[in-house]
Amino acid sequence: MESVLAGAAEKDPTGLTGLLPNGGGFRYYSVTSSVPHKGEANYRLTIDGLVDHPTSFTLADLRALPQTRLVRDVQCVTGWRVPGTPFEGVRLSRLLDAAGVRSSARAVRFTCFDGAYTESLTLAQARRADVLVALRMQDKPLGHNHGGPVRLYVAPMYFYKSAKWLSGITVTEDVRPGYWEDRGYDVDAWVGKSNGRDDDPTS
Ligand SMILES: Nc1nc2c(c(=O)[nH]1)N[C@H]1C(S)=C(S)[C@@H](COP(=O)(O)O)O[C@H]1N2
Ligand SMILES: [Mo]
Repeated sequence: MESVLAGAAEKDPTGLTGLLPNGGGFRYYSVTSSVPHKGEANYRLTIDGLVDHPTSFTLADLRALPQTRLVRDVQCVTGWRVPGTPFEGVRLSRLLDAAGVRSSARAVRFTCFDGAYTESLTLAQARRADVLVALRMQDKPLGHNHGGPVRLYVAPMYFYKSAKWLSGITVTEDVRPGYWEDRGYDVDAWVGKSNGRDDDPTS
């Protein structure tokens, strides 16, 4: 199963991006061969679904909200890890509160302007203080390769939960598995407790 992600998603068959400046231990992943560039003029993040106030945010709107900075280790489920990486952005819980989540809601679904990737969290997971709609990474504005201008950052979970090129947040009744979850990965992707890593009772 891990080989699925390692083989299909990693657009770096040569391993050379690890040698590029700014690589910093990160590998570039995209399930699509190209992704449009969006910025100040045309980036929008929409929040809809089971909310009282569907909203659309520009980059300036997001920057004007209180920002939270977290420094945690990034862990890809295929094994690579980048220690102590700063991410900064708006807590997802703040955006959900602003939109007014309805009582029938249980989950949140994320869509991306690459047109293909999706992710999901339960509402309880989405409201955690260590889940951000991130505008900055490594103390710089998020570059396109890292999912800029805006990506999700789910600090306690494997990095596949951190959807790049985030464009939509839909509040839903149930969790719908995301792109990699349809291909075998755990929906609850807690680092160390999922994807057959530390939950083997014989280990
Ligand atoms: N839209 C989108 N988000 C994505 C992915 C992707 O292919 N497309 N890959 C995921 C995986 S498996 C990882 S490890 C990280 C990689 O982030 P990076 O390219 O900034 O290192 O993004 C996650 N988010
Ligand atoms: Mo990953």
